Amino acid sequence: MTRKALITGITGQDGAYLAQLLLSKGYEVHGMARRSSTADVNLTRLKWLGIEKDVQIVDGDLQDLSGLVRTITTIKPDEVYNLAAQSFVASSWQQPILTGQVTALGVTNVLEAIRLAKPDARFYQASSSEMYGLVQHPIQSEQTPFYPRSPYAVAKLYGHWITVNYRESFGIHASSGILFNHESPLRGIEFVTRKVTDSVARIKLGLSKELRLGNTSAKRDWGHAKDYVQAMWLMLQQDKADDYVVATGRTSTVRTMCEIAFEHVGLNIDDHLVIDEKLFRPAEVDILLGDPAKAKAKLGWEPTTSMEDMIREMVEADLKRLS
Ligand code: NDP
Ligand code: GDR
Repeated sequence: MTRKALITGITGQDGAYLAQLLLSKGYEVHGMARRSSTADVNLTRLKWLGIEKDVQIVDGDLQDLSGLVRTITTIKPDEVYNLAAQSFVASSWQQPILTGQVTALGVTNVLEAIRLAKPDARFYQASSSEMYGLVQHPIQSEQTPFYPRSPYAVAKLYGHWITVNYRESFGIHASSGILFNHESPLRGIEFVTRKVTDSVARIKLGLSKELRLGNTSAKRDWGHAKDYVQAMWLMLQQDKADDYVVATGRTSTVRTMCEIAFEHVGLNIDDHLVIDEKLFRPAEVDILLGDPAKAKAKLGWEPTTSMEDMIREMVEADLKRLS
């Protein structure tokens, strides 16, 4: 029997790579997406991967429980991956209530729809390393206490615990992946890696002169999105649902990541980088460094791409896109 998957957030970076992975495994892939006035549904990333005709798109919003129930009743998915979110940390101070409604309560909507319409479906929740915030341990594992530092992170923490709660209360096969930052050429332009690789490509091509950034001392554990969607799928193949940290176990500053991008095209970072106080956040997550030991031992998962190779791949993709 063909397995069926429903992905919320299929138009995002992870949604596109996960759809590609599931199609390669023979799944029937359904994706929930919002319509907009400019494009019925934004299929840009799915087109980039050449899979836009292979997935079945259903109109929907995470805030609309009735639509979710109808979708799950109709499709009867074996696996549901909840990737939809207001996912940009910086915007979450500007839109804290929307962030709570989508990124936090939206998770309960999906879980309720599963509970009502397909209680044996397996569920994946896209939790985040941002939940560690003001970190309590130098290297963060599944045991590290959380201390969220933005409305986004607070909302993700709610999503994380409601997932654990539905597993414990109703026996739903609900797993939560605590994923550290992961990037790719499909990354949204507002996130720092893509902002950097796009700007470096523009500067190299003579289309721009400077790169404006906020806090370049912040440290992140950056991996490749293609590797991270593998971990999502592996979690739902386990007999028992559980929570897993997915990370590379290496951390670098934003500045180091930028240097790699500039060096790749033979430019000097200090000729172009401008620090802009307006881009600093009201509360920062200074350092993230994940311990993926559990995911390695129980899922057999390993990251395959170094941060350096990933940044170079992203610069090359932006050079190609712009020229
Ligand atoms: P993106 O921002 O690229 O994608 C977010 C997706 O959510 C888009 O498809 C977007 O649709 C959709 N969405 C937003 N609001 C709604 C809504 N109200 N109803 C339905 N869909 C909505 O994020 P990523 O792919 O990078 O991340 C996927 C998930 O993983 C997110 O939940 C994110 O918070 C989480 N995460 C990401 C990490 C990362 O480093 N990438 C790390 C840890 C967690 P549209 O295209 O219409 O805007
Ligand atoms: P993050 O990613 O907040 O970690 O959330 P982002 O790339 O936005 O920021 C990383 C770090 O870079 C610093 N920074 C800047 N960031 C942006 N976006 N733009 C700038 O100009 C800039 N200058 C410095 C930030 O202050 C921060 O310290 C991402 C998202 O994908 C979340 O959804 C996900 O949960 C986490 O990763 C894990």
